[in-house]
Amino acid sequence: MDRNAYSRPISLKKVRVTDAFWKQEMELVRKEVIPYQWEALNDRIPDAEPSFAMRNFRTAAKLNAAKKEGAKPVKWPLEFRILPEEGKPLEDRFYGCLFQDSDFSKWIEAVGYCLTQHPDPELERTADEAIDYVCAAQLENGYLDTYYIISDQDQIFTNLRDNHELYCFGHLTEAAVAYFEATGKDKLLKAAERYADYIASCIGPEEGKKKGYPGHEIAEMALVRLYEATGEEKYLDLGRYFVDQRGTRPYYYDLEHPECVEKGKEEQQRYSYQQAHLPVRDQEEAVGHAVRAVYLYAGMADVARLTGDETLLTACERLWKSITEKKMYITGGIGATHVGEAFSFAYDLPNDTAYAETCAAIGLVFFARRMLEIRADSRYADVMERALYNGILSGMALDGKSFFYVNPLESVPEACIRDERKEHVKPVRQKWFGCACCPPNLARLVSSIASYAYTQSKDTLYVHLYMGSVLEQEWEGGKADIRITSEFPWNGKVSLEVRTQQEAEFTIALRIPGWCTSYTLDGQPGPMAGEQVKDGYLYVKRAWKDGDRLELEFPMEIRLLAADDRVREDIGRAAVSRGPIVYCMEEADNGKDLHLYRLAEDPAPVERRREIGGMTVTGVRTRASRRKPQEPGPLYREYRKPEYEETTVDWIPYFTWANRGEGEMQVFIRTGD
Ligand code: FUB
Ligand code: ZN
Repeated sequence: MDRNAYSRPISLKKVRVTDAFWKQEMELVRKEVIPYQWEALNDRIPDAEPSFAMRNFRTAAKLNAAKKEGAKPVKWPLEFRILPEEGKPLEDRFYGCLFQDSDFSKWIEAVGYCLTQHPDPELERTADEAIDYVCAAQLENGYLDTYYIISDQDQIFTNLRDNHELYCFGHLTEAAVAYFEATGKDKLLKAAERYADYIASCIGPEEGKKKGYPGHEIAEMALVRLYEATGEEKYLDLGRYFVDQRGTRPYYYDLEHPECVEKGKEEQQRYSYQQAHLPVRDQEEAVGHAVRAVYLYAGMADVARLTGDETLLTACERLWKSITEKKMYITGGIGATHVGEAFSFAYDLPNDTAYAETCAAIGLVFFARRMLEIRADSRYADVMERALYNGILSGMALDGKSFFYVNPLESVPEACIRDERKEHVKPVRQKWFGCACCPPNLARLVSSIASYAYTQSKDTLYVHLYMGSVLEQEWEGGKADIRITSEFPWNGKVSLEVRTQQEAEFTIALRIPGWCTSYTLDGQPGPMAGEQVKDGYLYVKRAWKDGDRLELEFPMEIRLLAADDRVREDIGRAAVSRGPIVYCMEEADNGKDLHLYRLAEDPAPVERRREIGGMTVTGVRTRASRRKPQEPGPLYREYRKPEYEETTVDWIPYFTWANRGEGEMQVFIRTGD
């Protein structure tokens, strides 16, 4: 590992996103998602399942105060999801999913990012007040999880496998760092530190401490972030401990709850759902719950970067390949089965029963960016871009008002309602979810998008994603603003202009997207390999003067893509893509029974500028044929070569599907091969 080559995300305070596409998404988050979410956190959305998140913090604070006055705490049973009894008034107990606190954390994290781009004193005041409630719930010893504070404090850290305390801690910590970095206010950061210190006093390698680790990973990344924000090595040590301890024998979870050990299960598979079946360095294949997995791998990459641990990095690379070469949908979605919201076996990527949770694709982006920090290799950025523009953005409606948790690649509304195997697939986006993990996760990602687009090392600015922005950069050799304009994802033209008062020497490393076979730099064909190009990045080193420009063009051609033959579901099928966008066909354009279409031998794809849900997009039209209606007859009959009639199919960007009412959708089309 060449530690000199590491790069880090640029501070969101030093970048202004001006991009037409991303600005629109960010504005949706700022104007629609964040206010809506705040109402949801406070149970003020009529007809939506209450979140109870803020109520739980207030209840915990009230009980803390009462305890100080000598009140005896009431104990409540620890159930996964606690809903009020119908017709009865709410009690002073915890309500919602046991990880409901994390709803608040994701919200405040998104608020922090938003404030860096758009100062808003009123929003900041609301956030500060929310933080006051949260901090009032914290126990004197630093513990801060309302589920246990309210329900039964004697049970704290007794079920690390299932009960999400360290998950909620991770989200709280990520939020605290983000809010501190955005506003300079450290109240929540101090609370997170106190909580981290309490965790470290209970869990760790020292004699007498629990030898546990999170059942739902995220604390690993969060502790690294806390270490980087505070400079306190003890947080990195705890994060590294969680990574190193995971999957070691005897299994901590066996010791934690011997009565729950799944006896019949092969030892090597036990805890694969939590990626704790083996020590992380011995894990060959991405398995188990997909969100947990990618959060872990992202944390492993963080620890590898900071400790220079090659064995950990090798494991990350292996797991990266396992996902992206064998277990990822063309949309960047991951998690092929709803059973355990998990990865399936290699090449098992069904389209209509896919889980592809929005959060899992988001976690893949976390993992990708961390791998890029260690080594700029366009393989990582290509996947990051694929997930962002497809399997993640599909999670939110174009008006920012409804969301998908599951992102299938094929959908027939009737099947979603009548076929239990597809119950998880919704034909239209939902307003909110009782378990609201995806919408707020999307909000925090979109509002921090610039930290995925750019990373910086001592002497190099890496441009991983193209988007209009103004970056204020400082180099050893001076200061410079870099203005980037781009029309991604619809047009591959990009220009960069350097504004500087004195000559500044540094390198700009530009990703050459994997989807283009050529490009131009200042009007000339740019190199695809050679001295200037390494691992898919073009390195332009100059002593930059004020007004220096680079003009790039990455041609966005319409491409027909096929999956590896081992993906049984996609055999004899093709998908349409253009630049970073994957397309789908919808009933709204092509009528019902999309399965009757077959791509023409000469599909002759053409672009079509069009409006979907208020967004102007580049659509595609291809030539196709449609099976002619059969004569009425028995279900099974003598085979006869079917007749087809020539027609065309209209394709829209996958992320824009289900914005025009309920209807069929399909990403892959039959080719007749
Ligand atoms: O368990 C917390 C979150 O809820 C997971 O990350 C999601 O997959 C959902 O199950
Ligand atoms: Zn989710």
